[in-house]
Amino acid sequence: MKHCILVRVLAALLFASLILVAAPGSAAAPANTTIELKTFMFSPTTVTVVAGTTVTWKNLDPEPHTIASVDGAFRSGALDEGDKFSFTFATPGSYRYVCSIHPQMVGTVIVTPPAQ
Ligand SMILES: [Cu+2]
Repeated sequence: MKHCILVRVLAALLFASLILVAAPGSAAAPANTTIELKTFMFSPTTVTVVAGTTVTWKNLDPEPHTIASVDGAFRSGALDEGDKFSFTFATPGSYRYVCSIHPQMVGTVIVTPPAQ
């Protein structure tokens, strides 16, 4: 039964994304971005995205890491090797984050207003 719900959610998301892609004047639609965690660093360390972008972090280290916003806007659980965490940035601003296990690991997501 869980699979049925998952398939329905995925179908709904796919349908919604098709509508967004088909909408006229959507040239400024955000491109989603991936940040890799490797050798105890976020790569790239700083990314600049347009509001509405979903940022996905992927841990490539054989060590657990977390993604923890300094101001509490988002926080992942421990990500093992190969695990991912995603957050959609709806509000423009500058979001600093750390790995709460290794606080020397720091990164920034800069979110700009959507283009008109
Ligand atoms: Cu870490």
